[in-house]
Amino acid sequence: MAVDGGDPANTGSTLVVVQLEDVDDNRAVFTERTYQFSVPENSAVGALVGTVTAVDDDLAPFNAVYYHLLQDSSRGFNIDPHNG
Ligand SMILES: [Ca+2]
Ligand SMILES: [Ca+2]
Repeated sequence: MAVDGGDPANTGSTLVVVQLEDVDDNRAVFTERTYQFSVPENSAVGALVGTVTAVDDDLAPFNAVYYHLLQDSSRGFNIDPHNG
């Protein structure tokens, strides 16, 4: 609202639309602190061991999550980059 210096003062008002834009301020967080999977010793090569899930509270595109294994722990295992 705007007010002039008159007596009595005249006023005017207008509608202000504020549009919030998301910024990338959230990091991906796993839904579990620890995942534990068991693998039968006679499992076929390529058998699914388990699935992990992480979420990011931002809006797209800042909430995209990609998965990869650390090099030290990846021997013999693969992870789907999109599905965990
Ligand atoms: Ca994010
Ligand atoms: Ca955000």
